[in-house]
Amino acid sequence: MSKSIIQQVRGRRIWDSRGRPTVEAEITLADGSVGFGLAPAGASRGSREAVDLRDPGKKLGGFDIVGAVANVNGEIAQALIGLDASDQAGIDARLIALDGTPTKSRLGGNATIAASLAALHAAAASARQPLWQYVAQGRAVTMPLPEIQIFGGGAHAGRRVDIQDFMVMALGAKSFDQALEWTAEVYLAAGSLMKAAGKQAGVADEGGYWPLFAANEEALEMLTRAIAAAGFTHEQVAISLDIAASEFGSNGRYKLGLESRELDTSGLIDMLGKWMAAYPIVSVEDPLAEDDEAGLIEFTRRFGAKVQIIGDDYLVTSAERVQHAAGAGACNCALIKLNQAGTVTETKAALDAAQAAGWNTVVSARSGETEDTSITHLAVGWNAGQLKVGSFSRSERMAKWNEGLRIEEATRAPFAGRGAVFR
Ligand code: 2PG
Ligand code: MG
Repeated sequence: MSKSIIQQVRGRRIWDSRGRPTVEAEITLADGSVGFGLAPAGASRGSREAVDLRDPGKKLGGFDIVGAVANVNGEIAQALIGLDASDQAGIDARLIALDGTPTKSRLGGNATIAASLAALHAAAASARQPLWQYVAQGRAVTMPLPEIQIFGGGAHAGRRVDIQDFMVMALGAKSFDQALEWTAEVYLAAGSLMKAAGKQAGVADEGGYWPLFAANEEALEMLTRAIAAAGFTHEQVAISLDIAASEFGSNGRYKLGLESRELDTSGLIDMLGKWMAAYPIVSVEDPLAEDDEAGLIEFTRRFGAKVQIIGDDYLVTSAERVQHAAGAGACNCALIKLNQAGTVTETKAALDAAQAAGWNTVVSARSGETEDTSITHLAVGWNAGQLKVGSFSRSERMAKWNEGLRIEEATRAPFAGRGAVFR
């Protein structure tokens, strides 16, 4: 019997960075190798994502996952025991068929991604390779450019500001290590400026400052000042935004709650256009809602040559949707989230589809995270070019950045830097 045959699959309830229950799967192979898969959870979710299965009822705020864990221990375990963990595509095909729904709504995308990821880790352990190396399959790798949040907003900060993520990218850094150091300087400078202005109220879900701004644009002014105060030019450190527009708009109407005003699609595009002219913005995610494809096409037509336009809620880590969007001319970069797809194989297929279309790719964490560092390994091993993890505080975020330092040291791989965004 092959040493990487799955012998045991266990599911258990663990707790995420918001103190909510989430699913962990543990897979043991014939040779004793063990792999863990921990499901993250989003707050601003695309409607076509793999379903995050929660128990009915009000226990734990309606977030309990006893059912999803039972699916891992029951049907999923039965289906996977005896399969070869080194055949990730085979394992994932089995999970997809077993679930039988387009969005993994029967078994839960949280159950399937935990199992799929646990199998991948077990297979890497059996091959005695770190995960980045196992998935790289002998190809040369690059260290991803980090995209790091400074202010949180939207669904991650009680909607205190409408825009969800105000981030920086250390485009001019020469290494992953230096990119983190530069970002730490900006994070520190932003904290001091915020404190002095009386605008800081702790940190949001992803570790960025919870801001007390009176208008969304104030965050951009403050962030631009923080970059300067930390001593960086805009060539060195630039701004990246996740508008997460599906959270405040649909049917072509966008409600900026903080500013008590409503915009239509072209009003929102014009507002973002003005911001891009006034501030050093190099990347914009979900500038329009997931149902506003015409708006996304128009935004890409007007700004796609100058800035990176990332699709998250609109693309939901689906190869099919990426191919469709590339054909339609909507976005030029895909956000890649394991639990949006629900299996490792489908996640990789979405990344491959984006790269085949000539797009950039960003492997991303969720706002609800765990100590798991798989995404750092996948961003390196899959040569994604960019990595989005949240901010520069809270250990569920720092674990992922710190893992990147270890991988950079081990691989001495070149840093993707500016080239990951502008090619
Ligand atoms: C996003 C993510 C991470 P969530 O929108 O890109 O910032 O948020 O996990 O809540 O979907
Ligand atoms: Mg997003």
